[in-house]
Amino acid sequence: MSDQPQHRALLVVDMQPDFMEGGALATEDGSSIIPPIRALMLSGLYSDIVATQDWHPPGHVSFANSHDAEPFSVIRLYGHDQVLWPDHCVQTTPGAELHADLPWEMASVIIRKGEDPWVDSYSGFLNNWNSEGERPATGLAGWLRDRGVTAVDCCGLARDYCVKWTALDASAAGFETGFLWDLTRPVDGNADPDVRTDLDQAGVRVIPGDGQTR
Ligand code: VGL
Ligand code: ZN
Repeated sequence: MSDQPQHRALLVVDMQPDFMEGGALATEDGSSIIPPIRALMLSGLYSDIVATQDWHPPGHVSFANSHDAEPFSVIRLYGHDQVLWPDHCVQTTPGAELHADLPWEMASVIIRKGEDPWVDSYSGFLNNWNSEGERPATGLAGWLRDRGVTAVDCCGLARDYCVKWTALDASAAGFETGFLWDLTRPVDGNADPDVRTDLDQAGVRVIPGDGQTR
């Protein structure tokens, strides 16, 4: 709640070189949000800062190379659409590191996701669907509740995938959820209107990322 900043967490999603200019799965202008996110992490506005890190084993099921398919093609996987990505954020490679220009010492927890070779994971809260039709939880919702967090603000990469899914799951888990639009960048900017619609329908508040709105 806006009058209880001590119970609001900042979720910093996938700020990794592979999602930035020159990276394996680059967003538009991804590194441009580093300075404002850095400022927000250092601002003292948040009781807790959570980072997520996309962290795939080689040959991950979400990689086009694992299916002899073209990157960005879509298959059905366990009954749901799965975009096939270029190899990205492979565990221990430089592109998978948390970007060195952000103050990670401010984060209380780092959630690594996408480690299951057979299941993709966009959200910091829930994996994508597995072969059982379930979305296994990461434990983040309980971790936040244990700390009295009732509200979260989401920023990072990519706007149309991991930040959006994290925000939708946060809202579904009962957190008052903000989406710091200017502190996100998309893989596909053409999806922006659809992203807005999805967030609006889920009751996620889309707000500027400068921290001046409360
Ligand atoms: C992401 C696609 C695949 C993201 C991660 O961080 O948005 N997108 N893996
Ligand atoms: Zn990924």
